[in-house]
Amino acid sequence: MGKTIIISNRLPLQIHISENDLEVSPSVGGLATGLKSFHQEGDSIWIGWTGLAAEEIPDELEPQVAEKAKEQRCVAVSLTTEEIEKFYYGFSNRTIWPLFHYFMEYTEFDPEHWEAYKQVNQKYADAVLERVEDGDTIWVHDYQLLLLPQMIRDKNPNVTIGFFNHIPFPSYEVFRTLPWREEILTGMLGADLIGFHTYDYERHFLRSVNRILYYDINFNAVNLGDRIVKAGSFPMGIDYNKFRNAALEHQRQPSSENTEIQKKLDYHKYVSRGTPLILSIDRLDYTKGIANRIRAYGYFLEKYPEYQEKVRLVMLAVPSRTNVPQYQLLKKEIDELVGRINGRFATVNWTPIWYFYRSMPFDNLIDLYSASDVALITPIRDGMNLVAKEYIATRTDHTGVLILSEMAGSAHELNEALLINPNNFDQIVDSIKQALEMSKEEQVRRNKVMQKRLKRYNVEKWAREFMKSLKQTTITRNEIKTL
Ligand code: ADQ
Repeated sequence: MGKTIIISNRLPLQIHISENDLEVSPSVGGLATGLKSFHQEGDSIWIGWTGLAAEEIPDELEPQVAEKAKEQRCVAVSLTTEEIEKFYYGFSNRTIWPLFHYFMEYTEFDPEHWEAYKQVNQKYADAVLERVEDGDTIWVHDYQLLLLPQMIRDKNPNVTIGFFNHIPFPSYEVFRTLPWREEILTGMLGADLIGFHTYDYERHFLRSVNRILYYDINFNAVNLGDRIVKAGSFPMGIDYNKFRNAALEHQRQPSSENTEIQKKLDYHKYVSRGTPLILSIDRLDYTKGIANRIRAYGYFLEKYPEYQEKVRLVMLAVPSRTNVPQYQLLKKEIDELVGRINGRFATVNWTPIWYFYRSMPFDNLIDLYSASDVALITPIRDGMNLVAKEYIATRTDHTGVLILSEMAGSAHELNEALLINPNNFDQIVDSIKQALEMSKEEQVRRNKVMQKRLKRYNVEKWAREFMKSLKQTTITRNEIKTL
């Protein structure tokens, strides 16, 4: 059996350079955390970008970067500032990301960005082709690398390739507006198995393949004539034990660091006497519905004034894609909205929203999940949303209420949450009230069912199920060949 080659835009590690010295730390994103155990246990290598532009790495440190990556069985793909601008901030985040999340008005169709996207995908393909051997399995991740499967197959037709799409796949009517729709679908169809978080995304993809490339679809299989490609839904889980154990540890010994979050939580506990906390955590992204959430919270305080001074929203927004204009505008809008609501409702003893714009160490994340009575997660569109799952998993006594947008992939598995339409303000507001007034018994009943599901279908299981299906697809392919 050969090795597995994982490829994602970013490596699961971050490199920091300070005064000609190199520091490596793990990256925090959902994909990195999710696949880490799979990567650590098996015979795999991981190919991706370090997050630093080639120009930021002094020549003398380049061998050290490669060495540090190699220690973790990673291979660094080097990207120049121009490539990052046009491939990453350009085509990936100003074309595919908004289009696939139904933000048509934010979608740019720039041929220069498209050229860079092709070139950089080829760069990743070359890095794979240099290392792939017969019998290896290749697992490509996400929307930055949609062309990669076919680029690899063109040079190496017998290799086994899986592709997983971490964001939604839009309906045919939206997808077909893309000028390079044929190329994108052909790129993906280089894989043997294409995975999505939900059945709906899978169906949208298959319909686009049928309507745009005219291939026959039989249930979940695309018949290319000389090859069969399968599509499937594999909802990504979390490292359940890691979150639960961290929360249990937190109960025994709350994190001792005197960080800003810790100070605020202490203040809340002792000065505000533990009035309910509503939690909001996301990357600062227009798909996450943060602005509407703040508006809905303001509306809640207005509609149910008895809750003024009796509740608090803790809002954590992680800086993201700060080079893209829409993200800069959104940051400004959120700053203003928080200011407006705090300005309007605050009293001497009470600030309605505590707002943090920064990334947090894992311990603080656990502190927040553990301290919050309600999690308010209202994306306009979200491939899955792992924060919702992490919140449920950290509730060791099974209390706490999750309010979740039905537009998040995770809503399919978290039916016991209070599901809302993120555009329906009245529904959000009434769900906040319902959450704050829900009996402990009902909270526990709902949480227990969801935790059980998260424990069973954790991230390891997700990776293994995908790999198992990929192997099955290839066995079937080889059997057809020998007929
Ligand atoms: P994201 O859009 O990044 O992921 P999400 O699924 O919520 O969204 O994952 C975010 C991850 O970052 C979580 O694991 C969370 O713990 C972590 N995180 C959040 N806030 C943090 C903070 N302040 N500091 C440090 N870490 C923080 C994309 C898709 C999603 C899909 C995932 C996985 O957009 O829909 O669920 O990939 O497929």
